[in-house]
Amino acid sequence: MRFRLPFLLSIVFCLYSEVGAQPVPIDTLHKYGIYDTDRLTPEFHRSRRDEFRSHMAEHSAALFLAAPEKIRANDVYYEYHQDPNFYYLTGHVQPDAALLITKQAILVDGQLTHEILFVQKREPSHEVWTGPRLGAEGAKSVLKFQVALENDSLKRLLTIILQSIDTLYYNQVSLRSFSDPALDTTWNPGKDLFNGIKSKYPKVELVQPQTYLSEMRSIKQDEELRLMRKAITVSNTAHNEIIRTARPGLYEYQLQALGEYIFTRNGCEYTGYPCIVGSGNNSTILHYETNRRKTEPGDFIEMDIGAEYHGYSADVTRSFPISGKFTPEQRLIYDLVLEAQDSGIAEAQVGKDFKAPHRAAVSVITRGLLKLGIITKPEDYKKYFMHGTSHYLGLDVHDAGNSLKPLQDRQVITVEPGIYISEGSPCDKKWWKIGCRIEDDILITPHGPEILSKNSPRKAEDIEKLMSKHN
Ligand SMILES: [Mn+2]
Repeated sequence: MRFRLPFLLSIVFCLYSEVGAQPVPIDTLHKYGIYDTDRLTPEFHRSRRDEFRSHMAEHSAALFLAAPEKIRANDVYYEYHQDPNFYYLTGHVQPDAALLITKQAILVDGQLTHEILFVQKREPSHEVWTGPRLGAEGAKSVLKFQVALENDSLKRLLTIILQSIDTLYYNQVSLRSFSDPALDTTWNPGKDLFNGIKSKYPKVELVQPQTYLSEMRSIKQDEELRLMRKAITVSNTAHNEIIRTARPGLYEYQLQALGEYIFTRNGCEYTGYPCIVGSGNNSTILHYETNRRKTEPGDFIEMDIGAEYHGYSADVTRSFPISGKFTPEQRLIYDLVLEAQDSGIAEAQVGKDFKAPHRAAVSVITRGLLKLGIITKPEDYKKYFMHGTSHYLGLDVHDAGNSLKPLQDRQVITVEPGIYISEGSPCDKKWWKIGCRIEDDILITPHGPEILSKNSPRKAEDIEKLMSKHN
């Protein structure tokens, strides 16, 4: 017979209301090495967990894992970056952690709850190298979890819970694992855990949490939009400064360096994705990340760089002539991409199909390429515009969201058409080595599209004007 957990949501609600929305004292934050005071609030993360739980089936639980640490070489790790789903639901930015949400309240160590955060144990011998761990106490005082435990309790709790649920929400494709060697490896979350649950608890249905979580993440709350506006504004500042100081003879990485300096100088922790600064023929490589070439007079530059602030990424692209003046061919291509982008942005409306901006951009680019004689058949536009026009933007640069549903208020998407004519393309060689993308970040609102990245010039003449202001 299946044991049912008590249904005690009303009691849990009382426990919650005790917590309130008091800010975490600065001294507490400093104790754990946290200095930013504009982070997402514990209440935000709790509201996201509540929202997710409201969608969970009766007698179910959900398990989310922190991102693993990744080795770069030998004993050097890549800079740690939390898994966006885990961060969205917890605010926790350290590895070797797990979040367990239960639909029905459970009693854990004398406390009724329906969510538990499992975190690394505090360990002075580790912390002397890498700084304070949050530990269970920090998870309570900083992230305001009612119940937080050290991660070696996960197996015990999960074993009990798996005996009393019908459904476990768990990201099955994830092969993530804890890196903490102190943990019981036979229950290492990741592939082994998934296989272990399937064989030991065949009646528990394993369900992907991603579909609903994606839709949640695509609708931005005010706290998220505040952080996104910051990441995007800083990215605009970086673009403007690079465009203003660019001149032939600079290396692609020097343009990148200036952008990354401005990101960091303005408090952004990361780039949202590796910087793309392609000059000459490199401008036609969609995700060019090498950035080693020395620019030459007459080069066209395609620059796709975006900052990340408290987890939220910008995604902005500008294209410009390194010499400060468009050649006639560069100008014709640029104006065509801009017209396509304007048509795409106009379609970024509540209720419109997610692909509406793409269809508008394709229509303009196809017509333009035919007119310029670059293609002779409409379907050949794909030779020069080979990617989609929009993606969601948020914690991931290519963010979670359901592109099969119409656009909704509070979603942020990019609109980024491009034309890429590489050397050797089947057209007049005067068009070669022009790769041009213009990308802006658009907030969908009931009043129409808001261009969040409007602080960098989009019109060719405004770019030339900015470039005439050399240092
Ligand atoms: Mn993009």
